[in-house]
Amino acid sequence: MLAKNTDQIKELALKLFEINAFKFGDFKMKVGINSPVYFDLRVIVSYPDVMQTVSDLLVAHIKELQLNAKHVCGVPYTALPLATIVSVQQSTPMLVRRKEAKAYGTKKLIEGIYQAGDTCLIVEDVVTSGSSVLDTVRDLQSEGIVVTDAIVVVDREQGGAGNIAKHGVRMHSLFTLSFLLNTLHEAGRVEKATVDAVAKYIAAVQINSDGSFIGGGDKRNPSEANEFSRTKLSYESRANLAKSSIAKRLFNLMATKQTNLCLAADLTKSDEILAIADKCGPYICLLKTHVDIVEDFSESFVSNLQALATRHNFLIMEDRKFVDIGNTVSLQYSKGVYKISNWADLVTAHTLPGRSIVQGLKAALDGDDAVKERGVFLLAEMSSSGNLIDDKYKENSNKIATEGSNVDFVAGIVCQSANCFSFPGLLQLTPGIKIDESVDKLGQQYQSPENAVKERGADIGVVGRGILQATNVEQAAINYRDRLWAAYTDRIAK
Ligand code: 6AU
Repeated sequence: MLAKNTDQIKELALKLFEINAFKFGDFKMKVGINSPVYFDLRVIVSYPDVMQTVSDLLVAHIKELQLNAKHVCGVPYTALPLATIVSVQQSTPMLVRRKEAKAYGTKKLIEGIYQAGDTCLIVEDVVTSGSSVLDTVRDLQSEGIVVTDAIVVVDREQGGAGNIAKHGVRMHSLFTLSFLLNTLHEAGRVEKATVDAVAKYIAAVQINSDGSFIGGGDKRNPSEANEFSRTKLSYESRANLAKSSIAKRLFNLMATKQTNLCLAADLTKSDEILAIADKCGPYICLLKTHVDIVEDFSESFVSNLQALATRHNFLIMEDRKFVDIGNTVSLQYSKGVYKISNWADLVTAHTLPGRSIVQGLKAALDGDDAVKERGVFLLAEMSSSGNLIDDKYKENSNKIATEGSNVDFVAGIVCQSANCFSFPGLLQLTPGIKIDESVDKLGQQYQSPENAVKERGADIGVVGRGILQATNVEQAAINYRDRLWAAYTDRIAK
């Protein structure tokens, strides 16, 4: 890295974190290994200012290092737009490598005008083992093109530079993973423990370009080196990784109040809801309403509920399960009789309409500060028997939740299994918990608090009738609170 541009590079590192081009979690890499950090620089095309900064820095590096090749070539696909800008800024002709040769016409692997003996600089976004850079080098070399250098945005420091050097190509990077982590730590964005855990992971997982481990017979298990598996992290440390302000608040509330119990206050009279909120308030982190079943709804009901939430320190979630086009949900959220956005800290929404559901909800709020006070949980699975959700739907719901423009507003996922998502900054809310029954008469399926938390990855357990129908509701709330919390402490201790 060049000292001259350090401040600009640090600023870029923070920006990449902000737009979710860089995240912590438990991610499967191309080489089949899990990693606690993941770069998704594909998102930067949506941020022209970031594109500009990255390409300016690449050009400055190329000049300073005097990498005077006749052509530039981006490794497909993420680096293609970067290589294009570099080519235009420097007036260096570009070459485009196809991933597969065309089945018709010229069958060329390399597009552009060149001659054997020409030199070419490779541009790449992220290097792990270096295998993608080497694929491009190989195809260029088979056309007689000479490659001596590659410039990359991020070096994950897992052996890539060495693997590429073995093929006679020098690798230069804007920044390394450790530099990025230290920068985030200095700026107060991640804890020291995060920096240390990633350093440990990098040291343990060094990869050859064929994906095998450097050191061959080494028995270290790479998944053990990943200390970011969300079910192993404490709520406190996950608060630091959360991108939504309300998720941070909820994680911290759960940690200090020592409760991961959500009460589903599915009662039809406002007085009954207020009475149960008062009784159970000290033991819950979240109280969930279905406001459309309340027969005597009034503004004073919500102001009284908010007062109880402040007194007992819990958040309010309106389980509205929005599912419509953006414009309609925006109105349903903020207008009508209930004016949900005025009083519910959190709401739930189905992902069926696609990403516009999140945009629609955000549009109902008045500016960035209001967005910070609110959040949504997206439904990726349901507890009802025979529901129509399949794996693809689940996967796409997770994508919507972690998309750059949604991360400040999506606080969590409503689901039933630990493999639904991996980003530790999101909370898993799991309904369908009851100690003494496994089903109701209308398709609800129940599991125990221990199973929900330890086996299925629940961060917050939702209990409705298990508490509401108990002879002593307060005692039932204490019991569920204790069992859910003990299951969580057990889970992170292992
Ligand atoms: O404990 P129960 O069965 O009395 O109540 C469970 C609560 C109800 C449901 O509307 C809600 O959890 N729920 C949800 C949520 C929270 O979105 C999703 C789901 O899949 N299953 C489920 O029961 O208020």
